Amino acid sequence: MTELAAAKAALKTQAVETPSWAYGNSGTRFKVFAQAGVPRTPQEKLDDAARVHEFTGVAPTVALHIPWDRVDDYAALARHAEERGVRLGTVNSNTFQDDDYRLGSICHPDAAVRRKAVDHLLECVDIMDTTGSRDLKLWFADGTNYPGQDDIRARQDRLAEGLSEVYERLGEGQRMLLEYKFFEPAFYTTDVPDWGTAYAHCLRLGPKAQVVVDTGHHAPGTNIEFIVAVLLREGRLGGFDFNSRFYADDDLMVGAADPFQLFRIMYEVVRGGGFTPDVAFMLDQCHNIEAKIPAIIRSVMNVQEATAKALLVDRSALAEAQRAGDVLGANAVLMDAYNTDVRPLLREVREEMGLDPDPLSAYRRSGWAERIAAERVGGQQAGWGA
Ligand code: PSV
Ligand code: MN
Repeated sequence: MTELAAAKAALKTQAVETPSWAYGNSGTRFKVFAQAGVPRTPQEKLDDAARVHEFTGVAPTVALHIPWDRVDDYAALARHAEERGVRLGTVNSNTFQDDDYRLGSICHPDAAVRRKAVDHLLECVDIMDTTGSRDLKLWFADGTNYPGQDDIRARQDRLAEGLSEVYERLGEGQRMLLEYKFFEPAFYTTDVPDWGTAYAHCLRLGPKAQVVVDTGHHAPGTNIEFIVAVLLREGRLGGFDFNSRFYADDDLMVGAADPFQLFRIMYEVVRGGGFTPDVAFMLDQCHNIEAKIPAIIRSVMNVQEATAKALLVDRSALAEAQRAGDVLGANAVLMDAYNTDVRPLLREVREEMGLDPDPLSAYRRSGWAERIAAERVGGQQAGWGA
């Protein structure tokens, strides 16, 4: 197989998971702008996600957020997805929107609150059993705002204890993905602030505990691809929450703020053997001012473009230049791939998959946006936190 054919074959196997919450209304703490046609129910979110998969061919699963996507019958929800050609994916827990969590959840000083938080995580695993989801994604807003507010070490002990109870509950083939974030909502200490802390906990827990890298969760200037390389080398990269940022956790479309960074990340994924189903490629974004479904399609396409460029890196030429200490030559090999216009290649890939080569205009022509705006009238639109 030629390198180009191998790249095309790999691109056809790509899977990008879209988040249910990206289909709902969202905003900043200043204002949430409602949009016409936004889903009112988890089922309607799945209907929209199915459109993204229909036009891109590489978005077959949808991440749930509990309780935002709470339903009485998760088996029926899974069937609803399957009937529309998608599947339920990662279950995201939520231990950050209850009044009881003012001082934290599984790191809270009060054992009763910790119990409540762990019970919620165990409930998420019950849901995974029903939906057939592989991954439980854990992000904790836990932390402190003031020096001395709580004991940093004791909070780590409580975290370890809570995580280990959930880890023991995981079934065959299930995993726990531990997400880190350096600040917000806590402003002094965060209990899982960085990949090192997440990695240390995962290492103690066992192989089913993996680190998830949300690209918006680092201090400005952090070399994320280095983190990716190290986690892959240690066998602990469970997945990504993709989005992009100019300042902090902006949750803008992946590949919008810094496509070169996304390429560098995807190159380390390819280089480190991470382009496999063992690494979950998820979006975690909010579309506050732009139309949601086209923005999600655009985001999936941005991931595809970065991946295509990463797959096109001439790895033997790169290795040769690196061996020879040819600094400029090695850099040029990488930049050649980055500067390649891969859009024609991706159009071919889509045609070979039986898709329209231009997913965005195919979506526009489908009339779905007009249909949902006309039909989804009344009821309570879904929103971040609902
Ligand atoms: C936290 O900022 C986060 O990245 C986590 O993944 C949450 O589950 C998600 O955003 C949605 O709020
Ligand atoms: Mn995230």
